[in-house]
Amino acid sequence: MQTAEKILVIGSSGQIGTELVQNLRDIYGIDAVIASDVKVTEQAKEGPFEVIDVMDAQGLLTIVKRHKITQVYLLAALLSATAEKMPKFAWDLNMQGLFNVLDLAKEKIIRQVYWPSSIAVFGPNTPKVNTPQFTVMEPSTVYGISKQAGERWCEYYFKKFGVDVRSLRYPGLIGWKSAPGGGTTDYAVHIFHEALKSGSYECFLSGNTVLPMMYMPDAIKATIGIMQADAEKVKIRSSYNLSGFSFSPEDIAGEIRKYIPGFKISYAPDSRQQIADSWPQSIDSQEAQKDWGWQPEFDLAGMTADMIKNLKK
Ligand code: AKB
Repeated sequence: MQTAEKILVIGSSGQIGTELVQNLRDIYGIDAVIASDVKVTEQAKEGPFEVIDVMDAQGLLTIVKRHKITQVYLLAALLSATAEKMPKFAWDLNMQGLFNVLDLAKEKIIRQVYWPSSIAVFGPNTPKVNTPQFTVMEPSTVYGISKQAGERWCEYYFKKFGVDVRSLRYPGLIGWKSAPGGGTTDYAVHIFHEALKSGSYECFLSGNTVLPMMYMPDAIKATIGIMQADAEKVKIRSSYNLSGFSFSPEDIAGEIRKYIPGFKISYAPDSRQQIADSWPQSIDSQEAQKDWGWQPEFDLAGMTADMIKNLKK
């Protein structure tokens, strides 16, 4: 077991944080990983936990110093759909939170930062299929604008101040251990719960909306993988494209029917459709493969089988 690191996960009770904390604790030990969120959650029963508002730089500093934190994973953010409802708050949270953490690394109080970006950095003028790492971006959502700006700041802090910051552009993430909150890709999790509960699902995106997605074990593997990679291998310090697999609501409904033959899906696209239409359909992650060996394990069939098996339990 590695013990030198002391890790703080901010926004740890969300969809990614819940699983990331468990995985980090398996590697580094329970006491080496401090979970934190804006309020006390069930996670507080599982190991060290702190209440942190990432907007409060002084409060954050106090906790970082108290635990002698070496690495911060900053997961607190508003996602695409929620950010459209509260644009000013989303911008403030997504940007100020990042600055507060990057500044800790700039001041050499912590050694390493992980910050998630998203396929939302791309926009309607981006090539949609096999979207390259370097291409037209022009995001059209508040969330996407904050992620693109955040990427620029990460690279700036790396180049100007030597901050060891690492980042991935997550596609839609699917997992069974926790619920997603406020994203456009959330349907791909809800569909499983509804399929098992009621045998039907009304989807808020149209049936043929293809989006890039990833199963959570792959996302966690990539996240810990890039943080553990040798610094010189992490050549891109804005954020890496990350690919899993792509599907539409029709495709996933067909896959679910292999396990629940009578499953019915209907479509009632809402404002999230416009967000989805502005995003890529598939992602080229050559740079991540080349630089630090990214390789996903799950495809649509493997993810569906595993989701259904675990949710049935
Ligand atoms: C969202 O839908 O907002 C997120 C994302 C793709 O970043 N899941």
